[in-house]
Amino acid sequence: MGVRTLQADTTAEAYLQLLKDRGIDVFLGNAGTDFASLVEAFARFEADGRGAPRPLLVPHEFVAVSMAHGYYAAGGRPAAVMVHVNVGTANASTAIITASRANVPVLMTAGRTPITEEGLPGARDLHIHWAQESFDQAAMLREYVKWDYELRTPVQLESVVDRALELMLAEPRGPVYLTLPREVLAARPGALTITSPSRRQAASERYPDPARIDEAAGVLVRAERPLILVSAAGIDHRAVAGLVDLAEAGGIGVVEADPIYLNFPHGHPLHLGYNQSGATNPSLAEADAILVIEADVPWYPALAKPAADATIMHLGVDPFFSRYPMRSFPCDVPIAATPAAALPLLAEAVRRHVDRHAVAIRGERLAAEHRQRHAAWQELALQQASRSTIGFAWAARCVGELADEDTVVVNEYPLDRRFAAFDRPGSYFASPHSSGLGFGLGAALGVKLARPESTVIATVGDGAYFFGEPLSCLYAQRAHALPVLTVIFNNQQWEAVKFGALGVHPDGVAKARGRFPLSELTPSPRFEELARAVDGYGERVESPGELPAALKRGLAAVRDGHPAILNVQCQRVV
Ligand SMILES: Cc1ncc(C[n+]2csc(CCOP(=O)(O)OP(=O)(O)O)c2C)c(N)n1
Repeated sequence: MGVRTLQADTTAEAYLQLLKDRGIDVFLGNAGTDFASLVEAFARFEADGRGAPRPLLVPHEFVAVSMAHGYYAAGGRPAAVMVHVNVGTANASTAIITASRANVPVLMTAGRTPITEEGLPGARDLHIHWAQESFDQAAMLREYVKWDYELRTPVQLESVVDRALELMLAEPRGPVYLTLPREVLAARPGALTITSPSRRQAASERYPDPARIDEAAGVLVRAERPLILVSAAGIDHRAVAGLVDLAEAGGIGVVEADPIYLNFPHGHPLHLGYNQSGATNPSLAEADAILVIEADVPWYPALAKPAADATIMHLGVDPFFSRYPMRSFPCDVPIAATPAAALPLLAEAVRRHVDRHAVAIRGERLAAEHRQRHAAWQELALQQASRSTIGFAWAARCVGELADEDTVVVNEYPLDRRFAAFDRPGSYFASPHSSGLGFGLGAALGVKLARPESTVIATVGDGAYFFGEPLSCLYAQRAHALPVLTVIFNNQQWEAVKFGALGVHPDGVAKARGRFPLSELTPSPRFEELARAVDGYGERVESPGELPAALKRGLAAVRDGHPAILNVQCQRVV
């Protein structure tokens, strides 16, 4: 058992060294006067070369947390975020909701206004120190973090940090929130001895109930039209391989339900497409057994459901989505387990019992369906190539064509995966279903931070772009050498809001008059000109034929180290 003495002048110095010791390499900060001793500590580390997390200033808290989110999703390593007291916490809250719903761990921390009005180093000396105090600062986030606490004394430093990290990494994972009062950070605790490496390991895979695996395998083997619906298993690349193995073992078609990662290769003959609101997958109604994997909303009961007698099974770390207040999908067979652990066991059990001949015949039928569906999508996208305005299917196809071994797409616009072929695990990330708009720009920066060797493309709607704090993102791209190609699919409106109105009032006045108040984004800004503010590359694209070459120019600029923005004028559906 190792022990280490931290050479620290203040608690802040000890804290940062402890984070580094625990594997936190990145510290995304949006500072205020509460950071006094952290600023001093980072300056000292810079001067004397002691190990500490890399500090990156991010000019908006929402972006900082979104970066931490993308950083974890792409690299599997959590980051620390620190914001300024209650006000910074409020700015970060939307991104914390998103991380929480996506089970993404973030060490979310905030200063806490000085407790004392005089008498201690760090005591109050500005008006804000009174006005920024909350009765319960953590209350703002409590519903969306797994744990919150305040560091009350330096003596507790190691225990508190280890508790935070342990709970953030225990399954199901998620953000935790720690507040750090200014006096505690400024205190001089003397040498602190810590256990190193930590003896508070939390990462532990959840293995499934063997009886449920047998039961599920039996259902899949007996079914004539078994189907897998998957949404978020692909954050773990092993789950993608496990899913391919299971699908092939049982001759089972796979549909991605509003995927937020690449879960199953688009080009695999058992990939039967996608299920999304407004585009129900035909396989859903045909299935007599459905295995739902890490999918909070596998289908929309108000729009389309599986057959009433289809057997429904749910596999996931928390297949009940316990933190969702209401969710009533039928579940005949629950399998609470890490998909990467459960899928090989399930594949093995299926393989033991399956009729190989029947699987081969079904496989051929599904491959034919795959070819037919894919050909229809391709045709639809290609039809849009010769239009005078840019259609979304064509735009998605062009982005898909751009993807190569080095590219990663972070999507926050309705990039319809039917038209954009992604096959590599980790090549695609989408906004989690809580959909706090603006996620995509910051998440793309986090992906770039985790994978500097990749070229990152952020695809966003013009609405999403506004929400993403674009200037903060452009600043961070240049300041921290994280250039990203941002493709804005600009329909000059909030089309989702229009669809919402039409869905609830299909014969309303808004439809009859073609007027949808509170959903027009005109006059649309010349978004491409923002790139100039950070010595980047910007271009406006108006016709389908121009798009492939424009995307290549944008990509070249990014590979050259410059942020790039393409303002793509898209056709309105409504
Ligand atoms: C923080 C936040 N505010 C508001 C919304 C509601 N909302 C959902 S989609 C949307 C419009 C998005 O516009 P855009 O990105 O241009 O895509 P489009 O709807 O045009 O396809 C809005 C405002 C939200 N999801 N999150």
